[in-house]
Amino acid sequence: MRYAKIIITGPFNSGKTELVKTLSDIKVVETEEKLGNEKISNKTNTTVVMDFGRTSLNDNIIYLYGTPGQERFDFMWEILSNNILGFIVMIDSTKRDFSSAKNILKFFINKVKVPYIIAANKQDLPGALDKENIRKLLDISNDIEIVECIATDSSSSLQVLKKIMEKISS
Ligand SMILES: Nc1nc2c(ncn2[C@@H]2O[C@H](COP(=O)(O)OP(=O)(O)O)[C@@H](O)[C@H]2O)c(=O)[nH]1
Ligand SMILES: [Mg+2]
Repeated sequence: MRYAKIIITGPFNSGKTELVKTLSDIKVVETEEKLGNEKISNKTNTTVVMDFGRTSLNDNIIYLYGTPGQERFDFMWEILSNNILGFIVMIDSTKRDFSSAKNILKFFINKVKVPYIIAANKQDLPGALDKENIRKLLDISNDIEIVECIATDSSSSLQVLKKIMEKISS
């Protein structure tokens, strides 16, 4: 049995907590606080420390850490990135402004030299961009893998997990 620590990061409201909850086979430890004036749509809470879940795949026990999305909690990105084997950057594909995603991506690429993928989430919603359009807006090269996903769906979430584990073990 091997152990792997993975981070799920990305902007506010992209679906990080949802992915951790969908994948975890233990009750997810969530640390949420009420939103201040950033409140958007029907979202009332935001992750302030981390989400913690656990799952297994093949012979690996995988610890899943969801980060806060807002940059005012970026000290937690630093702490959580310790000893990770890989990371997933979640993106809300219905958005058109990916500046926060770009900043987060830059932060983790500079911080840790480990495999990563982009998860183009919320593909079930109208107006979701496909991965090639997201690649253009993020302005990233073809060798960075983007996986389209629906974090509320377990088989779709499992595909994301399999992809990052593939990259880690290759
Ligand atoms: N339709 C749809 N909603 C999603 C999906 N993933 C997350 N959500 C919703 O988007 C909102 C933000 O998700 P959350 O996990 O809290 O985002 P976080 O801020 O990145 O942790 C919640 O209402 C989720 O239920 C998805 O794939 N499809
Ligand atoms: Mg969250």
